[in-house]
Amino acid sequence: MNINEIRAQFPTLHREVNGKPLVYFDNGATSQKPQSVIDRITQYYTDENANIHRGVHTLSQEATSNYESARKTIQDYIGASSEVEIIFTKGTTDSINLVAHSFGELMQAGDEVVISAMEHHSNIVPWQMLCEKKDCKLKILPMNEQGELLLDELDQLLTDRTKLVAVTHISNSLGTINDVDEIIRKAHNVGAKVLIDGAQSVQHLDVDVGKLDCDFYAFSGHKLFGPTGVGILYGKRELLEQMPPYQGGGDMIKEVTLEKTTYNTLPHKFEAGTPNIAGGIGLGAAFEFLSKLDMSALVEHEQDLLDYATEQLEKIDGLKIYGTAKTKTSVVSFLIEGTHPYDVGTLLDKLGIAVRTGHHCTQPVMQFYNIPGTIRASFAFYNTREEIDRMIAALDRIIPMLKD
Ligand code: C6P
Repeated sequence: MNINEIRAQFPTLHREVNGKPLVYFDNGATSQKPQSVIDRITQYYTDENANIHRGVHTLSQEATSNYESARKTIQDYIGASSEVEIIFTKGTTDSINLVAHSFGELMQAGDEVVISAMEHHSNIVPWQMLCEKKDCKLKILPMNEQGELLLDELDQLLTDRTKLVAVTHISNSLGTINDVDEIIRKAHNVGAKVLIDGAQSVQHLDVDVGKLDCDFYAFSGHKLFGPTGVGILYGKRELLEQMPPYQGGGDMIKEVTLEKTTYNTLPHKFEAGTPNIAGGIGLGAAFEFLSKLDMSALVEHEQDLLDYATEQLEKIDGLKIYGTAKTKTSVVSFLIEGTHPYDVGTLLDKLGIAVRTGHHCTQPVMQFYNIPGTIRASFAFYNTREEIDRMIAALDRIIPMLKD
């Protein structure tokens, strides 16, 4: 595996920022796109643009077939048993809201939802809204100082009223890889369904929803080298069949009269209105790109980046890393004594290095540590040790300036 060959396929990685070669360490927020994905979207708009599922004309049929073949590519990649289990959405947030709305319709007052203390706001707020609306109870699985979930406590939280457990596979602010196998097993033992927030996972792990046996799996295209504005909700077929539609409009109907509507079959029942066609096709291209790579070698490379960055950062006086779980992916969140994360992020940017600063849409995690936010470097497989060296050298330069 040659990282330089992989890097060569990502044009943005070769630009300069503030007169310095870009070091892109904000992959948790969004990843860069390979040329093949950019070209595929351009090709759609140049040669193939038409609406889908609606036309008898050639362009429409071609666009429909390309969109549906992207769905099939994604189904194969994540190990779903049928393409009807792959719902195109706007992204992780939209996927979770779909479940909160539609699965939520099957819940009764007094039912319970369990989430964890390390969730992204997108996997907190929809459940708070649902619980308020339906008079259900939201329970929180706590974490320890290292940023690991206290799985033993799950046994006390789960009851015969638990209808859903919604947890993140990987924490975006701490990097923790959660033991979702164990969570799914425990939840299924009490008859609860499980939603996994996979926004940070499909790009870092070999995710197989069939083997995991989760009931729902949500992720965004833009974090895994695909376009923005498109994502996936995987759901088990029998569950999706039971759930009412999310939004009403075109494509999700079988027949409409002025009095009544009957709904389309899966997956279209959950895809109201003209979808992000270019996005879906582009996401298919991102999965084609990923399937040509040796994922296990790349996971090893990312682990090496994480270990190397952790080791180098720990040498810096007054630097504290938040998120030190035993199983972690390539995210390092840290603070440096006597400096504000925003100032560090701004000065790193002046030196061409892109990191994210702030609460990373996980305010409860920041409240747990009693901090306003962190500096977060999140790596993808196209990053290198040399780039980490540049960040460390930049920090060595910046810290004395900020402490003066
Ligand atoms: N986290 C980050 O910088 P959307 O915005 O729908 O594509 O993804 C939301 C989301 C949900 N869950 C997790 C675990 C996430 O990390 C994210 C997005 C970005 O960490 C932007 S806040």
